[in-house]
Amino acid sequence: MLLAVGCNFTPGSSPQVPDAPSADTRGLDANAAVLDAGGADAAVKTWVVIDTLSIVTYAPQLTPQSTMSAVTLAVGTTYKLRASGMFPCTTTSVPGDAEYWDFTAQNNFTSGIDFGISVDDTTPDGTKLDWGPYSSTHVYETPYEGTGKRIVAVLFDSQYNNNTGSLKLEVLELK
Ligand SMILES: [Ca+2]
Ligand SMILES: [Ca+2]
Repeated sequence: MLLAVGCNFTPGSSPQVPDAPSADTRGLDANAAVLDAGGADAAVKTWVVIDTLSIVTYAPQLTPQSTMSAVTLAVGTTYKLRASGMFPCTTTSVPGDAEYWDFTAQNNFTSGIDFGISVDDTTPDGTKLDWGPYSSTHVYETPYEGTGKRIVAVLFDSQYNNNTGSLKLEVLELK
């Protein structure tokens, strides 16, 4: 009986060689099936910038200048916020970014204030949105759940009149 099973292969030809491309084809088919399972919509969705805010770093006193998004962020939708850029943040032009200042020391706080871009909290203090660990690219991203409102962003700092320039805050939506 074992011999009869073996006779399914054409005697005299080498069954391994013709079989090899067939196995490869099945592999490709399997991959295609996985991609199809994601659905056409899922496959083409990408994060698209839907709004760009300029965060002014200077203020004459201790009240930061605020910036509001043009777009309203829908409840039930998870957006992505991307903060980027650098600016001189001290009288000696030590640089800061969206979360840290002095890139050698990588200071997260200044005088008890969580330095950096705050979203939906305009009163500088020790708590705000967390942009994560220090990045040498000075680009930070975090998910954001829409609240049915526009977002408001400010810079948290302990002194504003020694700042110059702005930071960029982008709102991204998966579509
Ligand atoms: Ca400052
Ligand atoms: Ca910080």
